Amino acid sequence: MKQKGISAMGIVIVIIVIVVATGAGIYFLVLKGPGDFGEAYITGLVDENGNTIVSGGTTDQRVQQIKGTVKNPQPGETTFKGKVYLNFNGVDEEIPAYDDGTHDDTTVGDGIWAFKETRVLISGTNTFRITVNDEAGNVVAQSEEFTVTANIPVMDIWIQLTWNTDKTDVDLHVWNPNNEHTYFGKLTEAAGGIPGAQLDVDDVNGYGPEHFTMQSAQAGDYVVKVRYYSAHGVTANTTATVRISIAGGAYHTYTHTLSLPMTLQQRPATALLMVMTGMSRRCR
Ligand SMILES: [Ca+2]
Ligand SMILES: [Ca+2]
Repeated sequence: MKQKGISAMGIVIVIIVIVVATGAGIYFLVLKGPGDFGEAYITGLVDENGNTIVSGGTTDQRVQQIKGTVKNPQPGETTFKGKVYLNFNGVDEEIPAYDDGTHDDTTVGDGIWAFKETRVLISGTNTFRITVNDEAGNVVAQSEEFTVTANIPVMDIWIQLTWNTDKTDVDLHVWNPNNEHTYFGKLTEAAGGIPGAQLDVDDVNGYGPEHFTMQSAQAGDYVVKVRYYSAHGVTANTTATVRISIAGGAYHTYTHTLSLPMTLQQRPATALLMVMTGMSRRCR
């Protein structure tokens, strides 16, 4: 894990307060695309035990790696001339692809680019689709929709943080009503974080995701903060996206733009983006 000093702690950009509620129904917003054309393939999901799932399958494992390949929109180029998007449960996220022998890429420099992404499933049906855009933003390839049914408990709290710049480090922080804190330094209860909760990973080099999950949460206010920890040389602004599902209910999506100077702040930011009390929310 990266070394993060005490003096650098506490820089927070987005604050979301949520109140745990129950009884909300599950629904998904699935983007309808042309589907299944060009060169974009999802080969399968692989769980932490190494078991592979094909589309239409079921699993009892929450954490999955999604794998597949895409072709470079401009053949012969050594950099990817376009963007790859993973649509997970209705939301597109840009993801990196590799033609350098890493991330399960089988042949270096052959124009077949591999992706390997970790996602934390929600209870019930989960959907995935890969879309490739060229540099002009035109959709040049799209996979079939990949579905998997997760026979796992509904999480009282499910939070996903992603962001849109490579190489950068954004962090998810969550406090429970007792002011206990889960973050990269306290990923689990055993590490001193919120009892019964876990943060799956500290992604330090671009895009995320980082997932916070809690199967059985006490009622009360939970504070969710996002911090721009390090730009790692990137000067462009980064947009962070936080998606929250309470008790398996509909996603609430929050975004915030992070700028380079925010990585240098030494005091907690107080900008409150959203308060969510039950299902009624207000923005700040
Ligand atoms: Ca390759
Ligand atoms: Ca991080």
